[in-house]
Amino acid sequence: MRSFDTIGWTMTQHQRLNQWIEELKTLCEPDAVVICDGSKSEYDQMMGKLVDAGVAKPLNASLRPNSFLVRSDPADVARVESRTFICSQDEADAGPTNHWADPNEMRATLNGLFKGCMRGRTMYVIPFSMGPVGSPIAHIGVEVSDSPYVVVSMHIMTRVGQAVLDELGADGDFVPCVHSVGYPLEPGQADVPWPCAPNDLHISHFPETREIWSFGSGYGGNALLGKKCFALRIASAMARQEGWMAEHMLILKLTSPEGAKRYIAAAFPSACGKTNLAMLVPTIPGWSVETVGDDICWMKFGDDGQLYAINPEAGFFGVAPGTGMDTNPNAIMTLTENCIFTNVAETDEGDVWWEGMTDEPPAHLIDWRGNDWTPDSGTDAAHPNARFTVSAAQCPAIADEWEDLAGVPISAILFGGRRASVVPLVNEAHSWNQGTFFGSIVASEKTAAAAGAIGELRRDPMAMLPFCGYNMADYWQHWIDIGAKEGAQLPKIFYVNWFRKDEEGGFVWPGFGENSRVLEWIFKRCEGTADAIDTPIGRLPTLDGLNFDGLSLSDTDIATLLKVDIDGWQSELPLIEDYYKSFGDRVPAALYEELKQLEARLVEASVGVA
Ligand code: O2Y
Ligand code: MN
Repeated sequence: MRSFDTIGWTMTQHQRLNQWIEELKTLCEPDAVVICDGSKSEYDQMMGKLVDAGVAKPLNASLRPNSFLVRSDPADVARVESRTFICSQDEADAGPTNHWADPNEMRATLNGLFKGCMRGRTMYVIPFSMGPVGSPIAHIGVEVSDSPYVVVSMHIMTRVGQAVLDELGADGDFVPCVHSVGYPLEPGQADVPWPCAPNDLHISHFPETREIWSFGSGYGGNALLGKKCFALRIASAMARQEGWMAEHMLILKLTSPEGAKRYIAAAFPSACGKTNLAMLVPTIPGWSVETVGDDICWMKFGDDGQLYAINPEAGFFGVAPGTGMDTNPNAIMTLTENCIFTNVAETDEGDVWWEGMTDEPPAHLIDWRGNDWTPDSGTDAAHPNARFTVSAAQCPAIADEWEDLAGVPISAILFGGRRASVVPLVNEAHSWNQGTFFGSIVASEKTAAAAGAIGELRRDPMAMLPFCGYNMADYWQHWIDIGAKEGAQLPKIFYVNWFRKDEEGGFVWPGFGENSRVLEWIFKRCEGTADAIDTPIGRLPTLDGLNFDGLSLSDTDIATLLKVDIDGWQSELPLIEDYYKSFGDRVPAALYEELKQLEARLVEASVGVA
């Protein structure tokens, strides 16, 4: 760690970075400035501060070595989409799904909020790389923050330190990320364990100048600015300008019993088992799944025309509740040491617990708010958005190549949502444009569908709804443009649905490790060794194409899973059209063309049936 107190002292080789730090020092008025080096001693020192402040508690070292429990302020527990802004010059460039704010007005507001906001605190300057340092797919950011919790979390979630400054050199590009908890301390004023300013919350993105300013929260995606703010919102805008892709996707490596390897990227809205899929343990003999990334995927074209992907992150910031040995053993085994747990419950033995970790809860806990808890309390012991922060390198299923500078070649892209009806278990797009169409209509059903009807749909195109840094319809056009690149060797695109329900409202597909059966078919489609049936909605497995051996599925179940629901899709067409219309005239003509062709094929099929 290097500190300085004198304006004008040269801290790095990078003049623009030095100047920016000095501007922020003048604006925020911290007591001290520290340039973070990413070292273990820096991590330990910051953790020590958090422990002294009473916000972090060391866990029982014999049960969970070098791990800490952090309790946030109950008013600061999750990303806040209503206070997340895209500040493009033109409101139309943010689009109808983002909260737009005028950039000049937002700058004025932020200048007021940030003025003197770090008084009584230290300003930490965190140089970080999203992606392995030196990868042509990676990009660099510098986060300035007054939160030691952000420093330790960024150590785990990104690559921090001198190697990044070396890579930046004298004039390299970086995305400036400014963060304050918004809780200055006047002389003599005592601090609170978790300073924040929820009433003044602003998470502001300036896609044209590639800047992030976040005020008022110390939690997760609001404060660890490399993740959703940079790696998705700002990076999606960068990717559009530069001809690459920044996606809300896991990356997994699938190896067949013969040792052939394929890399798959997959996008799912929240609560669809994305982390479980990234770390899946296959139930089918001889197959293996390894993890490259659990949340974000950056893809750039290689010289061979293939899309090569990196996981821009270095750690997992995963939802703890629902994670157990039965649902995700690899996640549980990742969490044995060197973890930060935020807003989980504490056991009497000094370990952690959350709903879903074990079938039976312990008889007594301290809950996420710090109160005594028993199974009769009638409240959640862990907050539903409680998180673990842990290095990806600790995951027993991490793929050897997860840090390869060149990235991994993507063979298939999966989209999926929670659909009780209409959408089959797996469906391969005929083309990149049809796959883009599938991605654009990804939805989860808010209410369970009655037999033959569609429940109320919450659309989450490409699972990017809260994360696209510009107009969603322009983003779809970017997908279409990527597909039209000369010489592109594009991945196949599939739409999967693990959540199909039967007439009684029960899930038909067992999910979890059994999803490997669907991955096997996708793998074989990529290899050209599995047949498919051409249907009006895409290519589906033949009845014997999917391995159902050993599953207790009836013929009716299998028919439900692989049903081409002509009526259901026909009912969905006007909903899709209405959805597209809500974006005005920016929706790509190619997507309307896909919709038109789908309609024509459905009509043809229904006439054929009648
Ligand atoms: O609540 C937050 O601040 C984190 S949100 C998050 C964290 C890790 C991975 N994905 C997400 C998400 O909301 O998609
Ligand atoms: Mn996510």
